Amino acid sequence: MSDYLPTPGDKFSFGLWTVGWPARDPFGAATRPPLDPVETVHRLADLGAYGVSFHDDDLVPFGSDDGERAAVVSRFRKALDETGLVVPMVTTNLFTHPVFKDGAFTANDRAVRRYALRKVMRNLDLAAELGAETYVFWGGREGSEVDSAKDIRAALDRFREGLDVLASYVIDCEYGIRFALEPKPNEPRGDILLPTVGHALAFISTLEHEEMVGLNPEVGHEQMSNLNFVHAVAQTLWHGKLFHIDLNGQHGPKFDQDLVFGHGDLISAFGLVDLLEHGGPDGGPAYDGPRHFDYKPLRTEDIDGVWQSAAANMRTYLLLKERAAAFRSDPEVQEALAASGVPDLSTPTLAEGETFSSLVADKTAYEQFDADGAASRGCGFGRLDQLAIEHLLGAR
Ligand SMILES: [Mn+2]
Repeated sequence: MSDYLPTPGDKFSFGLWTVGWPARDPFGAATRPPLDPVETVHRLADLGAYGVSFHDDDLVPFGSDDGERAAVVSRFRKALDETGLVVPMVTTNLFTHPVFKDGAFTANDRAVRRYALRKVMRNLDLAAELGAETYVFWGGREGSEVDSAKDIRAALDRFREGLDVLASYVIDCEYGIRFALEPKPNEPRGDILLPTVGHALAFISTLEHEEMVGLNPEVGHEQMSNLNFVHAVAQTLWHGKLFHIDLNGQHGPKFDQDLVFGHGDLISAFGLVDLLEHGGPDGGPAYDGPRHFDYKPLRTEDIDGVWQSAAANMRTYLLLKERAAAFRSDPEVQEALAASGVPDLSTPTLAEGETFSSLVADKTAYEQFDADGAASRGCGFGRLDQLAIEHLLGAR
């Protein structure tokens, strides 16, 4: 791994819409020509990626008839067969066409909601045909700008209804696909439903088939809310709900930057890779799914810059993986972790078989406890942080 060259075993994947973004933004026209999905598949495979994902409309232009759709899919499938690239995840575009301006599953207009469900079902058939295991739901237009214009409790009822219907469809078709909800606080709507990982986790627990619904957290989306992404992913793992992940970079609360992974909050990216690669049992990986990049090549770059940025995502991940491994295997880090009591948190607070009565009976727990003595001990967390920084910077 010393050359940091990705291989399919690293499970790196990219959305067609990432490298294929022509860099049109709310203030300016496209700066790059559209990319042919077939060329993208070949280029990603050459760079060492293992997977490609897409929204229905990224592959099959909106409004295509069945014949056109079949031709596009057959060409795409041929490229997959030639390169060995897989399709681990598929999603639906429920945000570009003006029909979705007030949402899809939660549009006030019932006919739009019914249309949205059909659009997803049609693409679920294709996802299953291509072997996808995860189907992502990013509700970019599910929200509002005007509080009185959207009954949020009714909207959540409709959101739940939509996911329940689609889950039943997947189960009935025996597609073996799991759903992953992707939270985002705002943009394009002023406020989006299920804005953070926490909101989405609470919502999932109300679903009819909650066991087949998890999350696809995105680095920048939590950081737009000024939340700690490493904590968000750790809690998602704790709930058994990390079904997929979107890696990118973001500089704090502002518009959604979708930078290359690590090109935003680098210390947080280090903590994230450390969690994914070493947060599992016995210090092994905590997550074995795709390392999926959902980023946008800078609008300033030409097509060469696009492929450089795709390679940069993977190289940065591998660099951080190597740095995290060095951090974890450093004896001084292990000693510092022990001195800080980090492993002690895994010991239950009550002993085996102990109850609140025996806790009350234990005079050392309260009556004889030296609170001032415990308070006077330093935690040594600053030393741990510096050790992480030194590993991150290659100084150790
Ligand atoms: Mn984003």
